Amino acid sequence: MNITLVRGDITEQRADAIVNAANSSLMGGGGVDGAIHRRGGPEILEECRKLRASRYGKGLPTGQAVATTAGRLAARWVIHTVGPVHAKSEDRSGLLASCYRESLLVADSLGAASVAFPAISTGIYGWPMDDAARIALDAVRQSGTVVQDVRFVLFDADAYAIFEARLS
Ligand code: AR6
Repeated sequence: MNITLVRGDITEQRADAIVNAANSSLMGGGGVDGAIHRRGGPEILEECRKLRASRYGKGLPTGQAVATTAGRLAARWVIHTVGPVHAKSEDRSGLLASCYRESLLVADSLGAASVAFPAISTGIYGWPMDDAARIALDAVRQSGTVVQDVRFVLFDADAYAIFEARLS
C-alpha cells in the first residue's frame, strides 16, 4: 500500500472512492460533506435517503462507513463515515480509527484500488490536527487493506505540513 498526501479539495480528486466526513443523519451538512453533495449532485443524497429508509433508520453510527454512488464526481463511489466529535473529557480515538478502518473495509468490498480521505473530524468536529493525523496514519497502516493507493487530501498548508511530519 502506498500512502500519499495531496493538498487541495477532495471533490476534485480522481480516485475509485472518496471518503465523506459525514454525520449520522447522512442528509448532508457543511465542510467536506457540503462540498461533496454540492459538487456530486442530488444522486448522492437520493441514495443516502434510501440507506436511511432501509438500513440506518436511526442514522449511521459513529465510526461506521457506507458507500453510495459519487454522482457527478470523478470517483466511482463516495464512502460516508461519521467521525466522533472531539471531547477533552473522554478518549474517542478508537472511534476515529474505526472510521478509517471501516471505510477501507467498504473500499475492499467494492474492489476499490484508490481511496482519498479528508482529515476526518478535524473541522466542525474539533479534533486537533496533529492527534488526528497520528490516529489516521496508524489506522490505515494497521488496516490490512488491499487498497493500493491511500491518499489524504488536506485542505490547507498547515494540515498538509502536520500530516507530512507524521508520515515521515
Ligand atoms: N476538501 C478537503 N478537505 C476539506 C474540504 C474539502 N473540500 N472542506 C473542508 N475540508 P469537516 P468534521 C477539511 O468540518 O470535522 C459536516 O457538517 C477541513 O478543513 O468537513 O468531520 C458534517 O455533516 C477539516 O480539516 O468534517 C458533520 O456534521 C476536514 O476537512 C460535520 O461537518 C474535516 O472538516 C463533520 O465534521
